[in-house]
Amino acid sequence: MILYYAPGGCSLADHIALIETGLPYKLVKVERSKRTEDGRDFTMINPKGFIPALELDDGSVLTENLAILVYIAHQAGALLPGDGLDRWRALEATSFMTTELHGNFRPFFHADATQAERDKARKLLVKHFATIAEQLGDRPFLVGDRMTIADPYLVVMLMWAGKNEIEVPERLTGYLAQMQKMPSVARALADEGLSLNPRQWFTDQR
Ligand SMILES: N[C@@H](CCC(=O)N[C@@H](CS)C(=O)NCC(=O)O)C(=O)O
Repeated sequence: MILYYAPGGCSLADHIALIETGLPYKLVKVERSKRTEDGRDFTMINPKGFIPALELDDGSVLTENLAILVYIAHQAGALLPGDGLDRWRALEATSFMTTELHGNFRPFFHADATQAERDKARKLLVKHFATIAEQLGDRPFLVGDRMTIADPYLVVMLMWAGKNEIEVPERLTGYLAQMQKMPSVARALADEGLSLNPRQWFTDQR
């Protein structure tokens, strides 16, 4: 499998999931210009132009982060319980992150967003992170007692919050520090050339 990614982008969640599950994969970086690091036009690979995209071994390409994370979990038989309420809770949480959290970060990535748009998004992000902190409680992972696909996504959202100086509950700061100590998270960050402190990320990183 090939994961098309951008350093510090939402593809970091898939990168962590691939390492955590031990599935074999290769990384291909996509530049902001939408060219891959090996000089191809990325829009020929994902016409939507978004990372992540996952090229499967038969050459077909899967897009949309939620689908990619579920695919990785399915292939590995890990990171998503096969049944029971925790399966649906993990999907519920990941869906919430791809829409309400990720969606509200958009004004922070677009130079033409207005201050009013950023202020409104910040308010919603603060509210949504509070909901997640409540859900997490004092457990080590967001759903159940093991890492699920919701956790790598939450790591990315919390790093984006740090980069954009969005205040999150202390419980989530502690969670992120613990997650960053996990070998899969630490390795994915190192492979993408990212500091543990997202404020030190370069401006071309999400
Ligand atoms: N609907 C897509 C959105 C993915 C997305 O927003 N990717 C961002 C990076 S985190 C991207 O590729 N942005 C480039 C652009 O907007 O042109 C998904 O859920 O996978």
